[in-house]
Amino acid sequence: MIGPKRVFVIGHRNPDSDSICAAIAYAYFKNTVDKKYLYIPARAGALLKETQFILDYFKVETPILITNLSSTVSDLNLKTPITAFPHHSIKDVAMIMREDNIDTVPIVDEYQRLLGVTGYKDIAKYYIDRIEWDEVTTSVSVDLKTLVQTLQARILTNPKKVKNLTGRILIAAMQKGTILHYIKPGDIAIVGDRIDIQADLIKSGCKALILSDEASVSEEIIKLAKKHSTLILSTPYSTFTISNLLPLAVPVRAAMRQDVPVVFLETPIIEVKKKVLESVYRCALVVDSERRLISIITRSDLIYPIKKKVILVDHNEKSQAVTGVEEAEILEIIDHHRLGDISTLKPIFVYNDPVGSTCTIVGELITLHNIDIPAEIAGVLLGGILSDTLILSLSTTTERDKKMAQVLAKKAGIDIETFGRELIKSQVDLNHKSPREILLQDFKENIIGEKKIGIGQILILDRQELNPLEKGIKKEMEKIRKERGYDLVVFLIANPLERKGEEIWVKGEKEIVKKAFGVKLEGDSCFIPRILSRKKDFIPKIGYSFEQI
Ligand SMILES: [Mn+2]
Repeated sequence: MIGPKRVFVIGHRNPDSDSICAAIAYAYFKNTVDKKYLYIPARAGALLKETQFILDYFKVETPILITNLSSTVSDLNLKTPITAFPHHSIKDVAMIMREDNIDTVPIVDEYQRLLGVTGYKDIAKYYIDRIEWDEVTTSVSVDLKTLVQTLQARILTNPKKVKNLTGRILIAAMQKGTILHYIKPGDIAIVGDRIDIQADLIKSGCKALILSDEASVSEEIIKLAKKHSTLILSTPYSTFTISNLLPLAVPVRAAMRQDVPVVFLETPIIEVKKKVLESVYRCALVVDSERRLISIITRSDLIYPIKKKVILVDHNEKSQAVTGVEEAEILEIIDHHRLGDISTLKPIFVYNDPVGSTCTIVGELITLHNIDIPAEIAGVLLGGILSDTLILSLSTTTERDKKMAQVLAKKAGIDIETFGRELIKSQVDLNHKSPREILLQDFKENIIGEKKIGIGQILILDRQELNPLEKGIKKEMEKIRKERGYDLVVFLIANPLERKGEEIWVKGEKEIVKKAFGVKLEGDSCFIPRILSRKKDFIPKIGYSFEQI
């Protein structure tokens, strides 16, 4: 098998910092406690500026991008295949196939690049094509080294130092007169220990003698062979075996096919199945982008269902998960949201706990297992918590989030306030932005009751920064309201570090906000003395106020 089985730890699409940081830390935790799999942190989309800031700050690698969980070649248990080089003899490759009980042998070059394959059928065909023992098919052109290897022969003389043997093959089994009539200069003769005929063959211009049954030759024959430049080989095999082996003493490239089905690690399994079925060899070869052979897939590899293994963090709903999640095998879910709609075939570990951040849960799990949290993992977890709880100020924040944040800050050696300020700054940047861009950078449309409401929100650290932009943004709010036909346009200004509360700017049917929050408006503005979450506080509150009417 090539490497341990992989499990991807992944958060929701449009990932926020909690999703990314929880995936990184949970993968670290799992790799520490479980060596059965290799846990790989992954992300379901591009990183937010804020998340990039956290990873850069603690020098942690960006998780790999996964946009589809459908199974691919990389999810198979790929084994290193048995291969041969093109100069190996057909006999050698056939022996490998017999001994290792395999049907197909990939042929590679010295860089492991795939050249082709050979299988039982190719070798049989090669052999069958040469069955007829006439002049054409009995001539050979073989590499001497390959020949010597195939016949397990010894070289007795090689006066011309030939490397390659080409010629017609004859078995000197007939009467002396008959054989000498047949023989032509340049022929190769297979002969036993018949001393009388050996000399005659040499004198007739035979290019080579192949002696069967380890036959030896006299000094005179050696001398004669040197004089006539004749190659003499001696092999332990019988005449019959020699003539059987000779056609196989050629480089395997002669019985190799190049039109082989090739797949890559990222090829979907559905496609692989089709290719394997259509292939003559009932297999597909896995190569990299430079056509270097990685593995071979046969039908038996495709019998069982192949699934990507995943652990979901910070979500548990199909609609938020990566495409193809229904094809994956979910091993665990670690989350802090409402229960969604994902179901599994086998029982799995689900840890859903309504705290402020998934990173709090991961931090607690690591602590529970008495595992030391390295500074960078502590930092990443803290980043996730501070981001998801708006520096511990959002209404979802629990005592456990605060406690975990303290522990992690100590381990990472950083100050929560200072780091939090930088974290928000990384996401909030008013520089070079027009009022319209600021209004629309985080803007959502909601239909509540019969009212169409547009809600923009912004995080700021210093309220003063907004002063020069206030007039412009309010003007844009009114413009957008008219352009898009909103009944109400709202702009929420959260200032988490000052913790005084939230300023709201309103254009359109201001009554709605007045009623919902029981506040007085001064012009287009009002103030609510707590930090709001758009989805958890603001929208429901307006919805309730409509129900009361
Ligand atoms: Mn979260």
